[in-house]
Amino acid sequence: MSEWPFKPLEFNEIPVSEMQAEAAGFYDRIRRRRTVREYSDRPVPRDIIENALKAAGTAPSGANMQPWHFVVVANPALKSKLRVAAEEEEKEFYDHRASQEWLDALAPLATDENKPFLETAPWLIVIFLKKFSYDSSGRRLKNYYTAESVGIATGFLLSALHWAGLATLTHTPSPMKFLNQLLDRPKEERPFMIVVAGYPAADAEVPVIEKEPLEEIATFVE
Ligand code: IYR
Repeated sequence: MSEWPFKPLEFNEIPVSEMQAEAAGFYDRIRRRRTVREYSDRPVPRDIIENALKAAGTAPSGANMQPWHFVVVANPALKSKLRVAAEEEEKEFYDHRASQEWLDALAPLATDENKPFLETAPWLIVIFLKKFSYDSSGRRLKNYYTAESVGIATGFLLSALHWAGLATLTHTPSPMKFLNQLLDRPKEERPFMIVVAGYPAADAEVPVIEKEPLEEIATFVE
C-alpha cells in the first residue's frame, strides 16, 4: 500500500462574528431550497453543472475511495428514453409494488407515475454508487461506507446547484437497474439517485410543508 505524503493544513480562520454571520447566511439560503417537480425547458449553461459536480467531488468518502460516478444527461433523445423507462417502473410502483402505507405517506405530495420533468428539465444527473474501485494495475478494491459517502456527495451537489440559483429534484425511480443499461454503466455500479436541475416552470407549485424545529431534531449535551 503506498502512503500519501502529508502537508500543512491550509485553514483559513475567520473571526467568530464572521463565522456566526456565515452560518446564519448559509442557513438562510439553504432553507429556501424546495424540491421542484415542474421545470422550464430553458437551457442552463454546462459550466454551472460542471462546477456543482466538482463541488460534489470534494465530498469526504471512506478511505478517499470517491465511490461515485455522475452521468450527466442533456441529450433530448436519451432523456426521452429515461422518461419512458422510469415511468414504466413507476407505474408498477404506484399500481402494485408500493404498500398502502407507503402510498398514504406519499399522498400529500401528489406524485404519480408521470415524470415529465425527465424530458423538460435541461439537466439530469444520474448518480451511481461504486461498491468497488480499481487500482492502477486493475486490482479490484472494496470501497467503504459507500452509501454514506455518496449521500454526502449528493448533499454537496444539491447545495451547490441551489447556491448557483437552480431548482432541483431528487428522483428515485424504483427499481433503478434500467439506468445501467441505458447509460452504459458496469453492473457493479448501483444507481443511487437522479438529480434533476433547471429553472422551475413559471407556474411551479410546491406543497406547504414544514421542517421540524431545532429542538426536535437536535439534542445538546454541554
Ligand atoms: N419514486 C416514486 C415514489 C416516491 C417516493 C418517495 I419516499 C418520495 O418522497 C417521492 C416519490 C416517485 O418518484 O414518484
